[in-house]
Amino acid sequence: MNVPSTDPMFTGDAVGGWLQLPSPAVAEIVGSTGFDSVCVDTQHGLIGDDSVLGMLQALTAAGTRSLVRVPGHGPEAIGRALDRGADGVIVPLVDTAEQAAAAVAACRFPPAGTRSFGPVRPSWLGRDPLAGGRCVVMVETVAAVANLEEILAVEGLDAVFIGPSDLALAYGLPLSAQAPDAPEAAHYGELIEGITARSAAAGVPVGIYCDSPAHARRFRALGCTFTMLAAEQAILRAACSDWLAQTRAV
Ligand code: 3PY
Ligand code: MG
Repeated sequence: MNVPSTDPMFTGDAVGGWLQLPSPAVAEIVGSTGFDSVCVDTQHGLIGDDSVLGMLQALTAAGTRSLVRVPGHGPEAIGRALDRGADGVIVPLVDTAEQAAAAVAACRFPPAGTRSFGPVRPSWLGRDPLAGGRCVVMVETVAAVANLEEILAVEGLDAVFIGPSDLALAYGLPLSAQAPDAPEAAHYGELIEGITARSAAAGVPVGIYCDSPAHARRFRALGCTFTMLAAEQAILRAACSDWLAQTRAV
């Protein structure tokens, strides 16, 4: 990327929300709290294809930009997410520049890309039917870290996104290494900082999924330009446990 991005979803310490429960009502609640974007996760979580449209409609009603994390690299899922009106997609487990370029191509219509024409909901929303969706690829494997410069150089890539759990596992580290106070925090932090520094040098925004606000602050300090906060089901569970503990008689 020659011109550094100023996309408000991916720069300026933007903070996103994350949805894994199949519910437009929950999407509307999360979307109305002020996140810079909200991701509908169809790789992990419980959201089936039939729930995606209603959740994207709820995010639009709440005035929030949307991303869909697709289940894999296939152009079909990318096209379906964008046809339903997502502002962009997050593509998991990308290892090479070729895979990243294919993901970008799946977001753009010919001649720039390979997406098939049929953007139903964008036309309802009055958007340019030929506009492409944002393309974010995940860096969460040893191969992706090895190939990072080539991935970052892919024309049209909007951002990279670190999957901190898969990355930890890929490097033989415990999932807890993500926590600011973990014994492996320094080693894991160097790994993250290596990715963010190389992304900054390429002018490509770099985000990361965060288990907590403390994780988000740590990853921001390590150079991430945007963070996505924990899935709503995890926040709900933590809030219920916390409120229950506070409510029980001591
Ligand atoms: C990971 O931590 O691997 C992710 O993909 C976060 O959603
Ligand atoms: Mg992952």
